[in-house]
Amino acid sequence: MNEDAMDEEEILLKLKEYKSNDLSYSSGRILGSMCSGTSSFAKKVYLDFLDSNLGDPGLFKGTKSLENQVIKEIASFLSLENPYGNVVTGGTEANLMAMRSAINTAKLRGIIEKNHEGEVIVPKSAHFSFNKSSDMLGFKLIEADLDEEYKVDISSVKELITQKTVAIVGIAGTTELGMIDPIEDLSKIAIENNNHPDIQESIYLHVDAAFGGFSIPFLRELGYDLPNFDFEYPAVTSMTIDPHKMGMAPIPAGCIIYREKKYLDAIAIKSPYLTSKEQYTIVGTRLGAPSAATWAVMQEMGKNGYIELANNCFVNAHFLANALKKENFKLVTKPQLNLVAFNHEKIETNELARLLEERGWIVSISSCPKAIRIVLMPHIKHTHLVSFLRDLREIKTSLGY
Ligand code: 0PR
Repeated sequence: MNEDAMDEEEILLKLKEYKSNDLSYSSGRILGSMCSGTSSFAKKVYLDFLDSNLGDPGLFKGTKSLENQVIKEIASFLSLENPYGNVVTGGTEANLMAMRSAINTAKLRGIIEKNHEGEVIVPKSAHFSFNKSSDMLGFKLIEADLDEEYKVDISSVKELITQKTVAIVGIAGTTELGMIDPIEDLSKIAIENNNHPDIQESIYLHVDAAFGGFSIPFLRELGYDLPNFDFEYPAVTSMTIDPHKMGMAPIPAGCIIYREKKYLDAIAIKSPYLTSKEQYTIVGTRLGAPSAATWAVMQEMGKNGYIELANNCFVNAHFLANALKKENFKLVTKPQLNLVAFNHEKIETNELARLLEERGWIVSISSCPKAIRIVLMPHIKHTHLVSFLRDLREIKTSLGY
């Protein structure tokens, strides 16, 4: 640490140097991210609320109302009129809160004893945040198979249900391929396979819509043939949906939404000396700025803004998918959302990613199956795709294919 105070000019200069090593979304070169930057208006709002702490909401009643409003407005396009939940740091924390609620609910229902290991069934395609949850909460993660379209195989889920099952997870927009699991069928089996005759409720069904939650409803409204995934289905108990992905909000902003208050109550911890007598969230001192900025972005965009955004990303995904097919690349599956994964029968995928990186394109690689994974986020424009495809063609030609 420097002995004496450094002047602001000098600090800013050093910061600029560090920042010059970061990539920018606007370059169009970040092809494997699920974040996309935010509007300058949202950044201004964020700064304005930087000191507000939702860990002590009685001091920041205005910001608390904004958090409630965000949950309510999001739930309004997820078929839920009276939602309960929080704005948290992202999909990982939202999934962790859901799993905590599922386990505590199972204890309350007598499905598992205190300190008894419960089981959560997730699709093989689930995000690694469920592995983190399992590690932290001590439940056993049971992986269900996928069908030929990389969606969860319902019969596999059904076979895996036991007396110890505390939750089933479905995904609306998988991380690696953007596929939508059949939530309607999961809801049915969660109701029909409740193995505890004395318990009325269905098995706890959590939907991870961290990625797809902010686009599927709007694409459906435009008439695209996509399945519903929301609280319309009676077993859906909670949902993760991230404003900092397709919602265009600044990082960190994820949401956990519960169908009923009892699922939030199941994770309440007393905080007697604070302005709120209980806390549900994992963190104590809690940023208010993301709630304010998310609310502001949602007003700035409006429903029509989200419809246009989702459509543009979807159109770009289809443009890319079709162009790749013409170049003899193999699509892993027909894209359901704004995510395209592809490989080439003669070119090793890691090598292709390396050659693309040499030309400045940062892609990610999906593991199941191995493929280049491009997430068509709002910062990726048609012109970026045209130059990406040109580079891809040149790479292919240079390798003799
Ligand atoms: N659920 C799903 C379906 C996800 O895809 C993700 C993250 C999460 C939960 C966890 O969300 P948080 O990362 O907000 O906690 N999906 C992206 C991924 O792992 C996150 C990401 C975003 C990664 C931007 C890289 C990046 O540059 O791919």
